[in-house]
Parts: sequence; C-alpha cells; structure tokens
Amino acid sequence: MGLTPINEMILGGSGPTCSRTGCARSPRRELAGDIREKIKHHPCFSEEAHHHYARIHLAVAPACNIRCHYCNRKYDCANETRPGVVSERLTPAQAIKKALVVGAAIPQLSVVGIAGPGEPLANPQRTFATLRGIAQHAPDLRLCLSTNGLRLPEYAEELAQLPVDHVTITMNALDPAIGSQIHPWVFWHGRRLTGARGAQVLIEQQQEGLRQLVRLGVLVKINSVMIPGINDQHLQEVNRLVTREGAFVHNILPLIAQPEHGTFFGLSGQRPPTPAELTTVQDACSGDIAIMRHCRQCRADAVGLLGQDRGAEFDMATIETMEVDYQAARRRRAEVRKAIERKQLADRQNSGMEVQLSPWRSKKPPQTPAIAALPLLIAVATRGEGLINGHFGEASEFLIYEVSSQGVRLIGVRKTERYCAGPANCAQREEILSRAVRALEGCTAVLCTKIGFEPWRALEAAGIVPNVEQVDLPIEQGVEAVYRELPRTGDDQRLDPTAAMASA
Ligand code: CLF
Ligand code: SF4
Repeated sequence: MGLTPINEMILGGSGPTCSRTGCARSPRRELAGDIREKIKHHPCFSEEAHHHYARIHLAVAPACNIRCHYCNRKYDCANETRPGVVSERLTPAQAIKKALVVGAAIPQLSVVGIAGPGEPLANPQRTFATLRGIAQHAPDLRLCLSTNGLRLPEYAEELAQLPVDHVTITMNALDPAIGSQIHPWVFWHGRRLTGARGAQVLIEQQQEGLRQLVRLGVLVKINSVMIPGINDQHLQEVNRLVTREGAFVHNILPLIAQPEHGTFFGLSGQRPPTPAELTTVQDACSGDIAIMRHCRQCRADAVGLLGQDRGAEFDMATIETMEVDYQAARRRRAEVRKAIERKQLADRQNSGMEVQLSPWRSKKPPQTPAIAALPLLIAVATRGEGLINGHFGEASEFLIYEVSSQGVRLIGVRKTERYCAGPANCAQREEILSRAVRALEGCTAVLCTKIGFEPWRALEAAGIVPNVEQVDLPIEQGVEAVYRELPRTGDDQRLDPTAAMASA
C-alpha cells in the first residue's frame, strides 16, 4: 500500500514496518515547508499550536441538509459547548466585522472557521461571501471550514481557490447500514432520502470530496463521532480509508448525548464512550496518520484559545459600536506570532529538542531511567501557552497526559464545571467538586498553580495527588518531574513495584 506524500511527512515512527498494515515506514522526516507554514498557527491541525493560537467560528450557516442523531440546533444556551449550538446567527457583513474586531482584541487569533450552526455548504452564498470578505480584509488569517461533506465535490475547487487551506469532514461510517443509524436522512437533489439509501449517498460524496481536496492540496481533517454499539468497532475501517485517501489528521471524538440537549441519542439513552474506550480506539487508529487528542468539541460560534471560549465578550451589539484600526491589528498579530515562535524555539532548546520534528506529540522519553511499571495519567490545569498555570478552582477542563518509561503524551481533555465561579454557584459547590473529582477518575495526580483546602482533601480521598510545585513550568517538563518524584515521596506505590514490595 502506498502512502500519500502528506502522510509520509507526518509519520512519527522510525521502525521498519507499520504494526497494523505491515508496510514499510519511512524514517521520520520534517514536514515540507509549505505544509509546516499552513499548520504552524492552526490550533486544531497542530497540537503544539493549540497552546498558543486562537480561532473564531462565524455562525453564518443556519440550514442543514442532513439529519444527525446527535444534533439539535434549536437548543441555545451560552453555557453549552458542543457543535451546532450558537447564541447569535450572523449575516456575512456582521461576521466579517466580528472576525476583524476579534482579530484586534485577541492578537493570537490565527484561524477563522465556519462550522455551523448548520452545514456551511448548505448555505453556500453566505459561507462564501464571508470567506471572501475575510480573505480580502485579513489575508493573514487562515480560513477553515467544517462540513458534513454532502455537497463537498460541488464546492471543492471554489474552496481551494479562495484559498481555504483546512477542511474538516465529519465521517462516521463507510457502511450505509451503520451510517443510517446515525444519519436517518439526507436531502439530495430536492428529495429526502432515508435509511441506507441516504447514508450511501452521503458516504460516496464524503469520499469523493476528500479525494478532490487532497488532489487540490487542501489539508483535510476527518472528524468521527464515536458511538458505542453503533460505530465504535467500525472506526478503524474508517481510519484505514481516510489514511489511504490522504487525510492529514483523524479526530475521533466522543458522542455528547444528554437528555436535556433534546437530541435523538440524548433522549433514547445512547451512552457516550468512556475516556478509556475512546483512548483505546484512538490508539488502535494511530500509526500512519496523526490522531487529534486535543479537540474541545467547540460551539459553532466559539472564540479564543481552544477550551477558553470568550464568545460572550463579543456579541454583535458590542461589536457594532467598536472602531478598529485593521492595519494596526494585523501588525500586532504579526508581532505576537513572532514572539510566540521565539518562545517555542527557546522551550524546545531548553527541553533538549533542537528541532521540532512534528507538530504532533511524539513520545519523548523522560530523561530518567525507566521506573514506571504502568503508564500513569496526570491531569493538568492550564490557561494556555503550554504551561502549568491554571488554578484548580477556575479550571473548566483538564488536559490529561499519559506518562511512562516510553515518554509523555497528551491523550485527551476532560471537561468539568468551574468550582470557584463566584457567589452564584456557592450552594452547589459540593456537588460541583464531586463531579470534578469524578472527571479525574483514573488520574494519579493533578498539577495546578493553586488549590483550596476542600478540593485538596476531596482529591486525596479519591486517591489523586494534588501538586502545586510545578507552577509555570512547561507542561511536559512538569509531568515528567512528577513522574520522577512520586515514587521517591511514596505518594504512589504503583509507580515502582520494587518500592511497593520493599515497603510491604
Ligand atoms: Fe474550527 Fe474545526 Fe477549523 Fe478548528 S474547531 S472549523 S478545525 S478552526 Fe478544533 Fe473545535 Fe475540535 Fe473542531 S477543537 S471542534 S477540531
Ligand atoms: Fe447538525 Fe451538523 Fe449534523 Fe447538520 S451536519 S445535523 S448541523 S451535526
């Protein structure tokens, strides 16, 4: 089986063969310069970039042309964070102004995406008018689009010409019998096609769209929603196909299905995968393609760094009153990018990684002897910049790192509710805390800058070690330090079976 040039360039392994396909692997090499340029500021296409760069989603596309059992676009709540949900729907003119204003207020902004609240390519005039406006007024911002793929072959050329450098296709199945359990109908050439017939059309269009975009040099990310009992056993097949067809990265995300969302899956009791189930499938799919592990399942009007949604600060009523010097904003963004790149280079040199081989984490072995018997999970509270700089009580999510004698790697993100969100949630603090502790199940330690007495006690009672000694360190350095120190302090005997036996 031949690999595409892009995939050859992002291969992480240096072994002679791929364990899944058995085919020979190229030695790791650097990304080609133009691809590196395209992804180095994109928070979703580069794991490293997500610590530093922000994106904005412009909610200009209200209509959709398929039905997904995990979606309900009627639901609108500012506290909701999942695709398809927005607070304001914008006209193209409003959307362009919003992107330019946000680009002045948040100089880390690097990507403008259209991801809903419906299907961007079911609203082609609004979508393309918006993309053209951004390309004209802020050519330094990269354009991004997320689609269900039904009309992708029709618009692939137009997207590539703009240029939209990054496209995400949501592909949940290759088998129409499985696809129809997720997408009960599609609207195709003026008719509603139901069941396997509709799913078949969707699947064919998605694959044709993927092929066309790859041929046109657009980087494609595949999103697949993992739904236990429906497509969980099928996702490796999806992964093999998208890898073969030249997708750049595969993002396997967990189903979100709660009854209060009013979705079919939420109301019918379909369960989401557990974090362990998700990691198992992601690991089984990793090999010849990068696997995204830092997705935040953003709203269709998200603003800011991933996981730090600042949408509420930029409602249209406020934006309409704001005057911005767009040229000055562009200069400021260029300065900020240079400063970030300088810092990234310094961090890499400090950690002994002279050259960044891939924007996706490789397993960098800790600079210590192999001491762990089992991989450990370490949770980190961060406000960005790749640092341990988050307060436990202010965290609405934790990055989960796996550390072992093989190295340190990000394996996921677990969301929670802020424990200290002001007087309004004081009455529910106990409940919020127990939910946060449950969210950290399976973790050995949590690293943060500060933590109150109550949460400290609750974590310890759950067997999770709170740690505030790695403040402002780069995350992987801090995780590695904790990995080395825990057995010596006796905090976790699982780390070192010899120590455990000696103390028994
Ligand atoms: Fe937006 Fe999507 Fe572009 Fe990113 S999100 S359109 S590729 S700029 Fe990113 Fe958000 Fe996950 Fe999407 S974290 S939901 S993968
Ligand atoms: Fe909702 Fe997107 Fe599915 Fe349309 S394609 S139904 S907007 S999740």
